[in-house]
Amino acid sequence: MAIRFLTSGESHGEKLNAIIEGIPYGYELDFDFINSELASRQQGCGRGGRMKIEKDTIKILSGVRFSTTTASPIALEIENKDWQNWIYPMSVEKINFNKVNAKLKKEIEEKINDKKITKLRPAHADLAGTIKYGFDDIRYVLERSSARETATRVAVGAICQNILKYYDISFISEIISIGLCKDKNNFENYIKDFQKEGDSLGGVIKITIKNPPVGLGSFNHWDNRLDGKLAQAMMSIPAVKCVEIGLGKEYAKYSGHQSHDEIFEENGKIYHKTNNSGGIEGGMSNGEDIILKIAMKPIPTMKKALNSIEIKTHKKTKAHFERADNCAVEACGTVARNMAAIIILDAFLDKFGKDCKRDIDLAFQNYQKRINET
Ligand code: EPS
Repeated sequence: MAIRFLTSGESHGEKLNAIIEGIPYGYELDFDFINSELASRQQGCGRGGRMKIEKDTIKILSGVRFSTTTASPIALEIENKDWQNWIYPMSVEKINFNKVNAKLKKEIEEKINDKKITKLRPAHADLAGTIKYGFDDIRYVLERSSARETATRVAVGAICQNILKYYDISFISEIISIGLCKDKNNFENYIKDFQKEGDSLGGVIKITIKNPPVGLGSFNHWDNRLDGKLAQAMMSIPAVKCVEIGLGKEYAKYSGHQSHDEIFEENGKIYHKTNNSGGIEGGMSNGEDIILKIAMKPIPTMKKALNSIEIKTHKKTKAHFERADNCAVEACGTVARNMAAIIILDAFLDKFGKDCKRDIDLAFQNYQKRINET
């Protein structure tokens, strides 16, 4: 493994942060590109009022000098502008209760209680999260499990995309369907119809990784297989319930003769005429574009709430509703292509070197030379 990263931050906390380890020395970063990926994640029909408040931009705190990576850990942050509107209940958690007088303590507790959430939302992390940790307030679960955290993943992924651009590897995501609608021109109306009903939607997204070199990943160990790593990264995105590579589940319907990609050679170049395997065979990239498809379930927070129960009393109730998106499939596509970039850069550095751009460039060129000779 070449790259590791951790994120921190709550949806309505002051800031979101990430620390990335393993970015080599010598890559000039394009902050306009990174910020354009952050802006892309904020787009799409179905987003709620929050996106009008935020304008996500990256602030680098370490690991970059004169726009160029230094090989030190990169720390970054993204501001939550909305935090100003959530001083209660978010920042009071930082107040040392032992040091405030009884009257003020009571006032603060009342304000926290005002924002306490106890009605579990089906399909969200609420039920398992509150039981697991013993919380009596869903807010503790909601704040960290919120898809707001994916902003930091996009920032990390955009840095990885930026580096992979030097090797002509790029990432595209496109929406295939929203709910049952497959007509791109009709997505907006379809989403709005469900929005009017207080209902939510998911969808299917295709991710294309263009021009990866052959041989990323490995057949040697389960945890080095590129398809396994990509699948884990995709499934880790909130609300994603299914990942397919190439033909995916359709593969099972065909015979080997009907589906496997035959191998050809012309002027020393090896290629396939079809790409049913989605660019991965034996846990390694095979030189074709890598094609993933992911399915996102509908957003769990809905104005027209589902039947549920209260955490403590177990009394019947309608699920909690507060401002939320009713469809975030487009945002999910941006997150997915950036998560894919993290995995591809990790595999790329495993193969070509981890320290500095000059060495990596030479190793990459040398590998291409060897492939073209055989
Ligand atoms: C989210 C609820 C909404 C979304 C949020 C994810 O936020 P809020 O509760 O502040 O209205 O907008 O997504 C983001 C903030 C984001 O940046 O993607 C949830 O409950 O998961």
